[in-house]
Amino acid sequence: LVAAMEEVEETYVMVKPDGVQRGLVGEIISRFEKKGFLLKGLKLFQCSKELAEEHYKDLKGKTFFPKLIDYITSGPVVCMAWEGVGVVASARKLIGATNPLQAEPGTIRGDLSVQMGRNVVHGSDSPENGKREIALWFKEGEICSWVPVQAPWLR
Ligand code: RTP
Repeated sequence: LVAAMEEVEETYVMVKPDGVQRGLVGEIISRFEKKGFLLKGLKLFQCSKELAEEHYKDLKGKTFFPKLIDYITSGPVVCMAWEGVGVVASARKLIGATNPLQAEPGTIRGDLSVQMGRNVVHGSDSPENGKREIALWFKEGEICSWVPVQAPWLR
């Protein structure tokens, strides 16, 4: 378990249309930046119905699925790829519970939202889905692999 937690992972985080409409893009990016994760990809993007359906394919049978697709395609989203040790689970913690009323204060959803159907942000739920979703939302050439310059006293 300890070894698994030390793996460098990547996760797909997305500011949903309500987050963009409400001017929360900077605030949301900031949470992941300040935490110390590495930003590998970032773009504003209007997604198609087909892409939204592929992204949420595991939820296809749910009654809320059509509304979820309408919501995600209702305006531009901000797509992000973040890298770091344990970033998948940590991003989910920073985001908070799916239902914003149950999300802890201090989390993005807990601080900034009320409704499940307007919960401002998405984060991949596993390292496999992190890879899958980054490949789905970004084209080759839109992802930058880079290494931050280390302050010498931290080496
Ligand atoms: P996300 O994929 O967006 O990060 O959300 P999640 O893992 O926390 O939740 P998930 O179960 O994957 O659901 C995806 C999104 O669908 C909407 N939803 N509505 N009962 C409902 O009305 C309902 N349940 C889920 C939410 O926007 C949720 O984030």
